[in-house]
Amino acid sequence: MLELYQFELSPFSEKVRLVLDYKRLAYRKIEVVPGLGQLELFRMSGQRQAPVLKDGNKVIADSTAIALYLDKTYPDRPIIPTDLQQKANCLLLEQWADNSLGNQGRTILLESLKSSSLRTSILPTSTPDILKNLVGSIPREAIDILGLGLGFTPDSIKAAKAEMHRSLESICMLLTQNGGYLTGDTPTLADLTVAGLSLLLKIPEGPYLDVPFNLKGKGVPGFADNPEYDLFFTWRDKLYADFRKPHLPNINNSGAAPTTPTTIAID
Ligand SMILES: N[C@@H](CCC(=O)N[C@@H](CS)C(=O)NCC(=O)O)C(=O)O
Repeated sequence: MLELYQFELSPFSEKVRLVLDYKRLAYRKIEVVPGLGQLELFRMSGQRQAPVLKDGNKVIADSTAIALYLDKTYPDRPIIPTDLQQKANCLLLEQWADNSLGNQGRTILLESLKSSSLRTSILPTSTPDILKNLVGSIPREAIDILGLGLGFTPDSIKAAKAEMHRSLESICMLLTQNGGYLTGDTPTLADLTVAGLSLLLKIPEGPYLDVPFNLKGKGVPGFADNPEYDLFFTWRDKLYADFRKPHLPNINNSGAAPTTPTTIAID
């Protein structure tokens, strides 16, 4: 079975989960523990970031490489259009979304991390309560200092938010102009990428993710609750309802009893 080394709340992992679900491919999720778990990723794939896909003895890192590999290896339900103009639009949009939505999202997320419930939810579900409480009790000011340490200044956060607003406005325009999806009347890699990378702007409601119930439908103020983006989030909800599979605990090797998501290494 395909194995996805992932973080449950990672937008790039969500992009790949959407591709896998759209193509109706069965896979097992392996939750990477930030830090030590990433050493295992490095050993496997030569780099430390999730997602990484394992298909037999093939190991593929990077969400775009994974999506293209899956489409080539499992051609049913294609995600790259054959029409040349649509194909070009799809690939350009996907590349733009990775660089733009992915990076803006990361910067903007820092703001949301001031909410202690979102902060603790990003930890793997297996994290002991004592550690969750510790992370949850970090004061907001410490997050500001952490952000500055990572190079996120108030100005860069403001610029990322402005860019995200412009991006969402343009995506809404494309959705009203085209046939229901970003490049035409069927979903492509562009749609799955934009939907996946907006994961933390507003966490999808519904049974898709292994996150605490109270986080579903929550997200970044000014985006998640902005009526101007109703069209976008309604479109994304429909994409999820039509194609995303519900989250199920992994089945252990004997196939008998469900287990909690597999994790690698201990932080
Ligand atoms: N270009 C990569 C980006 C992946 C990425 O940024 N992954 C993040 C999680 S969303 C990650 O692993 N961050 C941990 C780190 O950078 O150490 C892709 O498309 O897969």
